[in-house]
Amino acid sequence: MDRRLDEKIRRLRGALEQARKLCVLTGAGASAESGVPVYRGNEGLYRAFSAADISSPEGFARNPEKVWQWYNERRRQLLELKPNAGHVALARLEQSFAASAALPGAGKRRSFRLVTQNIDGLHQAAGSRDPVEVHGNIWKTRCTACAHVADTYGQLFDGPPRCTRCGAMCRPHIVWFGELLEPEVWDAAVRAAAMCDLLLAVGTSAVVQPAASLVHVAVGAGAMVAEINLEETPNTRWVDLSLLGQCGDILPQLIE
Ligand code: BV8
Ligand code: ZN
Repeated sequence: MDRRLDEKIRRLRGALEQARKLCVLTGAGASAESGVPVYRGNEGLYRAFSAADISSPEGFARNPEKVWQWYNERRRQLLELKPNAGHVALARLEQSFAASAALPGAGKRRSFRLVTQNIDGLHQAAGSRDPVEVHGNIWKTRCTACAHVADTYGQLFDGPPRCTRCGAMCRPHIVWFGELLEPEVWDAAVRAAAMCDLLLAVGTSAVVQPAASLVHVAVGAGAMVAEINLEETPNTRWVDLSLLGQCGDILPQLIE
């Protein structure tokens, strides 16, 4: 690891110790070391599949069976995958912030909020409690008629599942291109970014909106922002610290 990275890790560890309100925004890079495919780049999902066909309401309306085949296959792959050291480090960071809430004196209270673009549920599997899932969750289904959301964790389907309430066809409870994020979910994400004094952007290419704009919300609110990613992104010029490397290497060093 290069010396400059070492130096940046030291600086970020210091900022973490001082932070009172921490917001972490993760993307697919946070799950890459668990074996979950990322979306863009050479091995990205969107190289093999056209997002318009399988990640849009139009694609689903055209061919729900094909879309469910794709999501079912991703569910199957995910069943074998485990959280990596980066997920675990974030869960431990959250626990250390939560422990401060028990300390006497409101002055010592520290808040932590995890906002994730990931739909794989690996943050929860690592022990993160209640991450804000701005793009939904691959293990949940939503009824196309009555909008009932069901948690079907671990289940595989050999075709579009039916709603247990009304019998209509369900879709993945995921945000597709051209779809609005759930208002209360997006509000929680914006609040977390606007109230924090430190934001970590971890493993995201920062091309998908509005999620990527959370970095600008934090910058606008005067927070310090650090980016941990394999490559620079359109947000790199806005952040105070850009750490280039694997999240599974860097995150554990931040909480040592
Ligand atoms: C919306 C389905 C309002 C889920 C996804 C033109 C300009 C700007 C915006 C737009 C535009 N045209 C349209 C838009 C809006 C559009 C958008 O942002 N398009 C972009 C691509 C140009 N956004 C939307 O449609 C959103 N809705 O805006 O509503 C609206 C309504 C109507 C009309 C207009 C607007 C909804 C967003 C859709 C989200 N759903 N896919 C699924 O099937 O999974 S997008 C997909 O990308 C995933 O959801 C994912 O969460 C998201 C972000 O990707 P990343 O997590 O960043 O992953 P990626 O592979 O890109 O990058 C990984 C990074 O990690 C890389 O940088 C890599 O270097 C790094 N990395 C890899 N390994 C590691 C690592 N880093 C560290 N360690 C490692 N080991
Ligand atoms: Zn229903």
